[in-house]
Amino acid sequence: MKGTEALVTMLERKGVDTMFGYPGGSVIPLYDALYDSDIRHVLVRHEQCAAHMADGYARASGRPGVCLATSGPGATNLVTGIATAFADSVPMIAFTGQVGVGSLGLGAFQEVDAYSLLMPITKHNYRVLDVNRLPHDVYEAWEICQVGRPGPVHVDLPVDQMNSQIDESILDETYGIKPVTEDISAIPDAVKWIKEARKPVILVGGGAVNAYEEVRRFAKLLNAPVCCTLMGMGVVPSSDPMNMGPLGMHGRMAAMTSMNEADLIISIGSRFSDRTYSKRSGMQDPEGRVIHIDIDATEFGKHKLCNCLNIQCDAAKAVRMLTDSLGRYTPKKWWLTRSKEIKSRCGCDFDINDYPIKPQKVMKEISRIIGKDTIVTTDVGQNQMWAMHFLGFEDPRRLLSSGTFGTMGYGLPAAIGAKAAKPDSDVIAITGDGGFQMVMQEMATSLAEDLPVTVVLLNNGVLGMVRQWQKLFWNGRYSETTLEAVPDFVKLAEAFGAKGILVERPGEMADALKEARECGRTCLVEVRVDIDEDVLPMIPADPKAPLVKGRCRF
Ligand SMILES: Cc1ncc(C[n+]2csc(CCOP(=O)(O)OP(=O)(O)O)c2C)c(N)n1
Repeated sequence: MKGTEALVTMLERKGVDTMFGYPGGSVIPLYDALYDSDIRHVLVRHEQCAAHMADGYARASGRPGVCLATSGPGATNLVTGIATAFADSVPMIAFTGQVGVGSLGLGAFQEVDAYSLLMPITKHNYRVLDVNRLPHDVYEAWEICQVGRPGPVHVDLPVDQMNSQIDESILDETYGIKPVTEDISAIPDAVKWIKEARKPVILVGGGAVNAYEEVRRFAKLLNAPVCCTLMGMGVVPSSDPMNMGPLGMHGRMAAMTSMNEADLIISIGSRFSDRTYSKRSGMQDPEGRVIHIDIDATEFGKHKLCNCLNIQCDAAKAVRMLTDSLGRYTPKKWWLTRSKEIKSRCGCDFDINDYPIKPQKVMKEISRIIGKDTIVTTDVGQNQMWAMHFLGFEDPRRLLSSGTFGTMGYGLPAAIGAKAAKPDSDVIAITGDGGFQMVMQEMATSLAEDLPVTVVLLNNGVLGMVRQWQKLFWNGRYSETTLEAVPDFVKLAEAFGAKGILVERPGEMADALKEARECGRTCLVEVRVDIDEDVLPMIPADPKAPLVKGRCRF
């Protein structure tokens, strides 16, 4: 068979049911092979969004997302989407077409050194210089993107090799990769530290998503407050009385206060990123201790955490071992009472019916329609932080958001990818007027591919989050944060064949969401929100500047 047919066969054998991509000269042969395949191909409108869709597919389902682009500009257009997935440890395989091996380096039409270009933003990458290496490279890529700390893997496909013949029998060969080494030697000391701690706090990040059952059992045993990162939302249900919510620059006061007062942090799959853990949001006790559980040893010691025990291990396994080793554990009564008190002070119930509409009101109404399987994606900016603050999630893989890379334009394509992975789930994309305009062409993909999503567009008329910084820290000098000549979003949605609804008064919100859900196709709900509402409380980047509390009554 030809290399192209071999690739499609291998993907089918691995259970790939959906790919997101865009054709071009060097991948026409591969698209020809896909023509006869049962794999669903979602034809995007811009390759960046193919990567975001594969990312949304992977985050929603836990299975690797697959995207495909042609050589040259197709490959460069993938870059932001791959970097986004890399930064948030999302399993993905990105295939790119390439000029023939004999033309490499000659500046051939649509040649770019995608292999080098993508190296720093992928977990691993391959260039298939000999078609007989294709099975090895593809099968290994499949394993590598998932094993240990997940991440995107790139496979560059020179067109002459893909057109060459390959002996079908080599597709049956197996290619194993070494399991990730683990170091659990600190478990006994960690158990001792947990028993000695007076004020333990659990911090869960994206690395805990697959360990949520173990984490919940452990958290129940300790009855300790749990803080999370944006990636760790839903690992412990939002409704759990000991869940203090997200920690960090835009986190909740309850999370920050319990972290500030802690004498032990048990971090499960969190990497203490600068947006989550800072001098202000972190533990204040100079003698405080940290148990750091991570499968990726390179995360240990990146940030100066005093008194640290590192456990390099799969989160589920490590937490199970800790729980079993602890046996009977009596939670510290005083800390339990104090944690409940902290939580009760963090009311955060903004059902405000002010005009212009407050974004918090929008979130309140969305939270009313979130069911167990509803998936919410966000864009980046204020809309993202409001969603993190005011929406509750009872399970992981329900809030999909670009955390570490902070990629505007993520929300809509990720929602389409999530819908492809979970067709029975309602999918809501929360976005801003800036982020939406970066990817609005994907409304067409959603309609053409029958992947309906509800887009809730918080239209404040500005690049809200940047404007907020200008307002709070740059004396209100609003340099280039107002987007002129924005389209009429409702008409735009209708031009794509979607439904469009405009909401201008708080009382219209609930009916609009109901109509959107019931219309059975992609619907854009444009909500005109208050330009001046800030996401607060906020920890300023300057460690000396005071906390900005705003309406927070904490
Ligand atoms: C691709 C990209 N460019 C620039 C930024 C910097 N940035 C972060 S938030 C933001 C404003 C977002 O505005 P909008 O999409 O309208 O959302 P809002 O903050 O108003 O909710 C910008 C420009 C970014 N995160 N990503």
